[in-house]
Amino acid sequence: MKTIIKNGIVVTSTDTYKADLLIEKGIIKRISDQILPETDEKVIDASGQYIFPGGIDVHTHLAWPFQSTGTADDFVSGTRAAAAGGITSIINFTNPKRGQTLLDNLQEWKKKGEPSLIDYGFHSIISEYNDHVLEELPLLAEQEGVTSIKLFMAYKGELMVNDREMYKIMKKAGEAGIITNVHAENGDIIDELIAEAISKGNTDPIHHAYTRPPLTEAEATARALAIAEAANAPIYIVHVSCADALEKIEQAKKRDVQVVAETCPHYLVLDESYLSLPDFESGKYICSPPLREKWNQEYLWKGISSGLITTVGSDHCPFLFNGQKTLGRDNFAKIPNGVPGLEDIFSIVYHFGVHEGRISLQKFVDVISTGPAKTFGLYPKKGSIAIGFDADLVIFNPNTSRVITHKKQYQNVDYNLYEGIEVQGAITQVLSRGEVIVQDGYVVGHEGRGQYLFRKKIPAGQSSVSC
Ligand code: DUC
Ligand code: ZN
Ligand code: ZN
Ligand code: ZN
Repeated sequence: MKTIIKNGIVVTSTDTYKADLLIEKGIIKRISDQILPETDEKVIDASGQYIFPGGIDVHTHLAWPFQSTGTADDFVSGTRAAAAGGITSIINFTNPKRGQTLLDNLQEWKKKGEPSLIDYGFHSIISEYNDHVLEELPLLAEQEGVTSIKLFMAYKGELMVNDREMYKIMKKAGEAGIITNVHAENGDIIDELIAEAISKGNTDPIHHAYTRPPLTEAEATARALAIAEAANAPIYIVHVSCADALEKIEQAKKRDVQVVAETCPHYLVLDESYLSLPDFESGKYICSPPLREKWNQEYLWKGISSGLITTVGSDHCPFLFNGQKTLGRDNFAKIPNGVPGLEDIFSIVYHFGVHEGRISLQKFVDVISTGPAKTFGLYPKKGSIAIGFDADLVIFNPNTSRVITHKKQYQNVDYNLYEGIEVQGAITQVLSRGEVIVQDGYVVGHEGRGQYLFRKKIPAGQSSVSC
C-alpha cells in the first residue's frame, strides 16, 4: 500500500518547506515538489497544514505501580491518548519487583506493552543494587535494545539508590552504551522536611512544594552530574523544573559532562500557585519535582532556545482525582505524585512555544521528536521527516483552535491539567509507520499494532546517537 501526502508544509528540526511525500511499506520513500499518483495510492490532501515528525515521548509511566497505588492509564488507554495527541512513540518506565532480575522484569513489561497502539520501548528502573544488575546491563542493551536505565535520588525505601550505587551502575551503563536517566531530588532532606511539616500540622498541598524546595533539586542535580563525571558516563536529567537546577546543568556542560536535559510541559506552563487552589483542586497538580514559582518558566524556555534542554517529556503519571489524589485530602504527603500529560504535550508545547513566540517551529520539532530520538537511540529511523525514516507523521492545522477539556480526552483520568485552555492548532491526522491512526482528530488505530522499539547503543563518550 502506498500513500501520497500532498501539498503539506514539511517541518523538521532544520527546515520548513512545501512538499509531497510518498510512503511505501511504512517508510518515507520520496520527498518532492510534486508527486503525482500513478495507480492505487491513497492520497491525503494536507493543503495549508504542517506535517511534523511524530512526537516521541520518552517519559511515561503507563501501568506503573507507585506509592501504594498505580497509574490510571494502561498501555491501551495511554497509547490511544498518545496517538490522539500526536505522539507516535513512547519510552515507558519499568518498575522492578524486589529480587527480580532486570531481564525477567523487562519480559513482564514487554508483555504489558503488547496491546499498545503506537511503538513503545522501555527504560529499566534500577532500585535495588546488586552485582547481578551490573552483569545484566550489557545484556539489556545487546539482547533487548534497552539502552537507557533510570535511577532515583528520592523516594527512599521504594526507589532511591545511594551515591556509591549510582556511581557503580552509571559507570557500567556507560561502558555498555546505556544512558542513565536520573530523578534528581535530595530524598533524605525532603523526607525530613516532610516530617517537620506534618509534625507542625502543615498538611495542605502547598506544603508539597515547600518541602521540596528548588535547592533539593539543584543539589541532587549537581551531585548526579558529579557522579556522571566521575563515572565518565552519559546522564539524562529528567524533569528539570527550575532555574537553579538548570544552572547546575549549564555548569556541567562547560566541563564537558555528557549531560542531556529534559523539562516537562507542566513546568513550562503551570506554576506553584496551582497548589493553593481551594477545595483540594490543588491535589490535581501534585507532582515531583513540584510546580515552581512562575519566574522559572522563562529560564526553562530560554534553556530550550539555547539548546541546554533538548527534550520535553510529559512525565505522564496519571492518577484519578476521585479515589487516588483524594487519598491525600488531609495530608499532602499521601497524595500520589504525578500528573497526566501524554495527550496534551504536543499541543501545549506548540501553543505556548511556537504560537506564543517563545521558540521556533524548528525548536519545537527538535524537543518533541528529533532530540529524544537521538538521545535514546531511535535516530535515524524515527525523529525526522527524510527518506528512509518511518512514516510517523502528524498533520496539523495551525489555522484553527480548540479548548482542552477532560470531557474530550482519551486519557483515563477524571480531570485534565490544562482544562479550559484554548490552544492554537489542531491535530487532524496521525500516521504511524504509514498507517493512519488518527483521522479528523479521532483515534482509528487498533490495539496491538504498536511495535517494540529495540534501540541503538549510545557510542562511548557521547550522550546521543547522531547518525
Ligand atoms: N514524579 C512524579 O510526579 N511522578 C512519578 C515519579 C516522579 O518522579
Ligand atoms: Zn521522576
Ligand atoms: Zn517520571
Ligand atoms: Zn493565541
